[in-house]
Amino acid sequence: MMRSPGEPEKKPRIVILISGSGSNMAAIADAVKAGDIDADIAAVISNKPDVAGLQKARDRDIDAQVVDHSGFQSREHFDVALMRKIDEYEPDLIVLAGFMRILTADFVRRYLGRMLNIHPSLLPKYQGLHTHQRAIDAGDTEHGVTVHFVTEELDDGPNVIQAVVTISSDDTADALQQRVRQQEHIIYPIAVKWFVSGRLTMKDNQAMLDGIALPAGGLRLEQ
Ligand code: NHR
Ligand code: GAR
Repeated sequence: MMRSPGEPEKKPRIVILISGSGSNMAAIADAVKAGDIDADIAAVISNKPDVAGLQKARDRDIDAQVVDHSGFQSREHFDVALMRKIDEYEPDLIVLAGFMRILTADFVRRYLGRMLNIHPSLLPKYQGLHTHQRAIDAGDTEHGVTVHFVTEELDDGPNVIQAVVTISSDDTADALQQRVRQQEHIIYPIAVKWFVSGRLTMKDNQAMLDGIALPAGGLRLEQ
C-alpha cells in the first residue's frame, strides 16, 4: 500500500469471525506474528461464548470479543449487532474461520469483496455441513478445502484457492478431516496474504490475482 513520505504506516486491519476451536484463526495470527502477513489482527469475534478459539486469541494478545447470537430475537438483529462490533475495528478484511452462522444479505453486501471464508470441500461440491462424511459416502477419490469470497449465496462466492486431499479406501471422516485441516492452515494464510498485499480482489463476481482472473475452481494445490 502506498503512503506519502512522513505519513505513519497504516497496516491493513483484519477482523476474524469464529465459532469454535479457532485453529485457522491461529494459523493466520501466527503468520502475521512471523512477518509472513503484513497486517494487524484488530479483533477476533465469536458468536459463541467460551469457545477455545477465544482463549487462543487472548494467548496471542489479540482483542477477543463475543457477540452471542442466542441473545437476539432474529438473524437480522444479530447481524446488525455483529456489524456494529466489527465496524468499531474499521477492518479492511473480514475472515470467516469456522464461523457457523449464515449471514443475511445486508451483512454480506456491507463487506462484499472484502470477506473471505474457508469451507472444507472442493466447492461447488458439498456446500453446507458434514462434508467429509458426504465425500466418503459418495465414493469420491478426492476431497479438499476451498477459500472463497463470501457472497449472498451460501458457499457460492468466487473461489480463490483449493487444496486437494486424496481419499483412501479405508478413510474415516475424522481422519480425512484432520488431513484437510492441515491443508486449511496452509492455504488460508496464503489467501489472506494475497488480499492484504493488494494482489487479490473480487471484480464482477470473479476472484482476480494481480489483475488476472483466477480459474473457476480457484488456484488448485495438489498433494
Ligand atoms: N453467509 C453467506 N451469506 N454466504 C456464505 O457463503 C456464508 C455465510 C455464512 C457462513 C460459512 C459456511 C461454510 O463454510 C459461511 C458462509 C454455517 C452454515 C449453517 O448452516 C452453513 C454454511 C456455513 C456456515 N449454519 C447454521 C445456521 O442456521 C447453524 C449451524 C450451527 O450453529 O452449528 O446459521 O460452510
Ligand atoms: C474448519 O475445518 C473449517 O473448514 C470448517 O470448520 C472448521 C473450523 O475449525 N468450516 C465449516 O465447516 C464452515 N461450515 P477452526 O475453528 O479450528 O478453524
